[in-house]
Amino acid sequence: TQKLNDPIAQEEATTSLSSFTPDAASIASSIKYHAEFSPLFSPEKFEVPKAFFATAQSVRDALIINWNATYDYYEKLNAKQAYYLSMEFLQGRALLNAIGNLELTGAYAEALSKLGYKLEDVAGQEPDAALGNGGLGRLASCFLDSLATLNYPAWGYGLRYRYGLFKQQITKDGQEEVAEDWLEMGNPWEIVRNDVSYPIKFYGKVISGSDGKKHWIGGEDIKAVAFDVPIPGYKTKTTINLRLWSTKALSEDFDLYAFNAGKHTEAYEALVNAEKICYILYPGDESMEGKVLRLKQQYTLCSASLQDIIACFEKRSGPHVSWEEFPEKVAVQMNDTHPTLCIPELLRILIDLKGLDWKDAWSITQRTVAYTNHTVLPEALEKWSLELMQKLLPRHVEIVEMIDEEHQGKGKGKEEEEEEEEEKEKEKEKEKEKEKEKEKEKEKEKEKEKEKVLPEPAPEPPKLVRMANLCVVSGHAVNGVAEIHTEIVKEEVFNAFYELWPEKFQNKTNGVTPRRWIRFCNPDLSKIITDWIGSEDWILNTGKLAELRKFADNKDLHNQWRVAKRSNKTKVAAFLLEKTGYSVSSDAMFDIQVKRIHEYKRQLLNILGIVYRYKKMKEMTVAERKEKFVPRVCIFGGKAFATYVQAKRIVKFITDVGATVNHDPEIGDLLKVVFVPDYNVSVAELLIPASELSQHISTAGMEASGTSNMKFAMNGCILIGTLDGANVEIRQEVGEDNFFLFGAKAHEIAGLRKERAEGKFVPDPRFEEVKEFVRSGVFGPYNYDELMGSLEGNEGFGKADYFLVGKDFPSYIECQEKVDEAYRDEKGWTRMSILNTAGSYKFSSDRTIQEYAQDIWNINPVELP
Ligand code: HBZ
Repeated sequence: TQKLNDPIAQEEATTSLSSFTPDAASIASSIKYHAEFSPLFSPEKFEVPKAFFATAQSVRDALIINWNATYDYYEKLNAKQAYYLSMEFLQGRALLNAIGNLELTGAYAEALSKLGYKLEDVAGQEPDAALGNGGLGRLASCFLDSLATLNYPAWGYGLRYRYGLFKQQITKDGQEEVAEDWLEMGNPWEIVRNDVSYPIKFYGKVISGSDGKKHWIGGEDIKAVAFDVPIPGYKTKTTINLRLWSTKALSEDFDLYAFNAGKHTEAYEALVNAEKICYILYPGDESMEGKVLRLKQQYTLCSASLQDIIACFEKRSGPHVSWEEFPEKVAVQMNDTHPTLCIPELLRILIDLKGLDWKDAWSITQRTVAYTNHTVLPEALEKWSLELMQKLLPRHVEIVEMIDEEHQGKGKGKEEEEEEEEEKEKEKEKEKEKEKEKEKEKEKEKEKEKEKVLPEPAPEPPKLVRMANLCVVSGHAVNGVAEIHTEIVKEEVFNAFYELWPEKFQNKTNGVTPRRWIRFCNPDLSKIITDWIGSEDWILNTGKLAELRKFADNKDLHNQWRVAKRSNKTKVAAFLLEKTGYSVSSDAMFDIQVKRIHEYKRQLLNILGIVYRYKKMKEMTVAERKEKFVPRVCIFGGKAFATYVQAKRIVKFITDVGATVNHDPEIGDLLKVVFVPDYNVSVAELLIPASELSQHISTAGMEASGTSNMKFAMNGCILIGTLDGANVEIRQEVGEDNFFLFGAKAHEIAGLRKERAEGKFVPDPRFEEVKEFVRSGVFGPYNYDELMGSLEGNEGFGKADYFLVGKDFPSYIECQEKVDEAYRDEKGWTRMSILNTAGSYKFSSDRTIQEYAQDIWNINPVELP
């Protein structure tokens, strides 16, 4: 604790605001100014949390200058702009990233040290902005970094959830979820824009006006207010905007009469109803929950963003707005189907509010929007109840019906279409009559039903709106996120559409930002890379990383490389001790699997492999054990969706195995199993640089891409994995010899499942042995019958080992034996590690963003003068 006793000169501080000079002295005075004048904490004490806030605010000042300049310049130039709509942005911490991008890290470290603080400690105070579940949200955040860095005119749009992804606690019962109040201390990065808000309507009805137009009236009205987060690019003035919407009641909605009459709940109702829309991020990563609140969230994002985009287009157009030009000025990217409603919303605004006819509005919409698919899991493809949507968004359902008709009419001649149109109108009338009759009949039936002894057969299943189909039909581009995934999208998931419009389908292999994921999270390795390549150019041009190949056998590089890895491992060892109480040796191999817990990601395969290893160790003498196995620290991390029972069992299982193995004196440092609680972006930044082996072992064909695989490879970690998602391309780039491959191939999976269902699968005896061992109770009293049982039998989804753990088990453990062997050869391993970093250049999100910009958005970089 340090008392701020030297007086702050207001003048000095304001000067540093307007002409921000990046030297330590002016930074220190700016920090002191904010510590003194920000009302967040007691003015008396300048403790670390306050130091973080004051530091962040001083950085924000610098960002705002560039952010305003960027906005003004874009407005002046009126270049085409891309808008990335996403329900999730998994930003993590911002401080080190911002000062890194501004090239002020040294100056800030010095300034803080003058004030008695270490930059590292101050940065550690920042809570993660966890407005996302996993890969999809983190990808959106990497994209923002690349967009700004490459000077692309682009904005992100999302929601400002009051509570982000839950905090995970690990107890004796496994995972427990705790609400994450990330805004508790305020958010120093955001700029509240009370001047930017839009009305959002729900429910109500559609009437035809005397003007021939449709009017959506009545219902519930709220407003969306903008919160802006400046996103700085690396070594550029460009600072783009992430606009997050928060919901509020309209000011006239506070029921003062009710309040005065003592009915407080009623008085607040409208306020609470509006605010709760942005209360919490839905925590499911590959599941679909058809709840009205989620649909309200999605519509809020789409409606507010489109109103904003359109307002900006109109403003930039000047007095003569030509809607035909809209697609030449605006590109809207939908991050998965979550923002699908922006399609009918754009059509609604163009037709109902701007007076365009269907044909023009449809053509404009199609040329404006594009869709990225992130999953092939059928349960994750969004389908909304038509009934629910009809109630909440009646006008949008009419528009969706028109889109469907438009699509059904594809390929027909004009006359034919017109005739059909007439026919359809007549049909519709008839249908309506029939519906009415049916309703009456149903009412009668219902009455009769009450008198019956036996119930009637179940009613027909509800009609569902297939959001992905809506996206494919309405957009001009559809992309998958890795080559193999795009192939599956074309050949299986959307094959009928692919046959119809092959030109719409594209691949855009994911990428990650090399700033956050090497330069800032792994400064030691970055320095080595820079020294050997001879410049820092690789941070902007990752192609340069390939130059490391020349030195793959250089002894000096090997030594430096190992020292850096070792130092990162030591930091992780300290972190693990603090978080879990387990002490691990930094000499052991660090073997890591961190990602959302999912059956298809097969954490179960990993832990069963560990159990098998443990069992074998126990059967051997000390000497045999040491001869056969290299010491390993097996680290797991990841969150399970709160109601995903099987995923939670897996978490519990891993922690139980750890509790047994880690306390077994016979085993010692030869094997440790640690589950890191509350895996998030910041934990990833610590773990990935320390990792030596990382596991990406999904059932082939099920992981769309994966992006942590790229981060690990960049940080000189060797992957063990299946031919799935981006693994396929990573292996191609780093070389087959530098990747541990195992398991069934994507094209074999359907056949294998069928075999299984027909009872033809003969399990490997080692697989039977390991399950038996688990069931014997070595890992405590928890009943593992259900978990092990899911890997057996031959009936239905979720059982009968749908994810083929048993099938891949033998090739997995054999591959792990090769890993041990390879790790013993220090030189060989270091070489592989270097070649992974060298071969990872393709996986920069800069490359991905350039492809989106050229092939989908048709936008060009704009450099600020
Ligand atoms: O998107 C992930 C994929 O599983 C991963 O393979 C890919 O690399 C990554 C980026 O393309 N998908 C997700 O992370 N999905 C979600 O988080 C999600 C969130 C809400 C939903 C559905 C999915 O309703």
